[in-house]
Amino acid sequence: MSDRALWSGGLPVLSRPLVMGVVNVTPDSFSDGGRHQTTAAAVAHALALREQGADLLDIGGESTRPGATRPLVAEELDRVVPVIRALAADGVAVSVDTMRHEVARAGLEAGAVLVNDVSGGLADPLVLDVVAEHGASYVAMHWRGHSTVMQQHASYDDVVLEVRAELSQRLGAARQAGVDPARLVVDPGLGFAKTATHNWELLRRLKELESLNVPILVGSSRKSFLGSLLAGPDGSPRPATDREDANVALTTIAAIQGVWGVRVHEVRASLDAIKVVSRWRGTT
Ligand code: PMM
Repeated sequence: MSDRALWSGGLPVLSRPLVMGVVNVTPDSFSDGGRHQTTAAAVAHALALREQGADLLDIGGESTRPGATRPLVAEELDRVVPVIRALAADGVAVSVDTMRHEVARAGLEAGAVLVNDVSGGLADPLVLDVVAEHGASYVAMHWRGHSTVMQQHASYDDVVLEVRAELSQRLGAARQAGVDPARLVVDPGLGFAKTATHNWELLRRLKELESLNVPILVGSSRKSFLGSLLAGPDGSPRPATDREDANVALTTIAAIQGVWGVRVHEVRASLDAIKVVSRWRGTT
């Protein structure tokens, strides 16, 4: 069975957390901006991640790093659609990482199986209608505003309770729009309107999100809270591409807490960690 076919009946249920490989077709993403900017380079990178064992490739055309300016809709479409079309034609399971309904629609028409919406439907509520029309799967990430303003909203009394309550509202909106409840996933949105302390608290208490009764996806890969944790003696953050070993530890922590999936830039090492956790648990 092709990877895509696994998604036809709903979210795949694996005996271990799923690994979503990140493919940013952007000039300006914080850790891999400009590296996979042409269709050919992005497809080649996606296939390399699949070779490493990625279950799903997440194709994004808009950088969400703090302060990033948004591309035009046409630019975002040009970046992601040819990549999705090429991969889907090969039977590869692909998600489209977008907050825009035009891009969600074109991505699904090109063969994506899931829309990964970092705004959980807040940036463009029509995304939810498009997902419903296509009977597609949907990741609702926790979000409080676009990159230019998000850190102004990083204020919580109890970050886990508030993220959970806000995600619950987004799930309600998705169901209301007609998205198949069996195809919904939530993501706490590490680094989005969150300080490092908030990220660590969420990672410590991931289990509390289980009461939302939908699978949980976590994206910690290369994020700046790892850079500051691993800062050198002069206080300068560890560069994004050199945070992988620490991220493998986070994949382990997430897997032990029973998440449905992790979103990572380097697939092999996280998959190894997941296999270790599954074997240790006795589930494989
Ligand atoms: N992080 C980024 C982009 N998309 N999607 C989900 N579901 N969860 C995340 O944590 C997430 C995301 C930003 O990171 P990138 O620039 O490395 O893609």
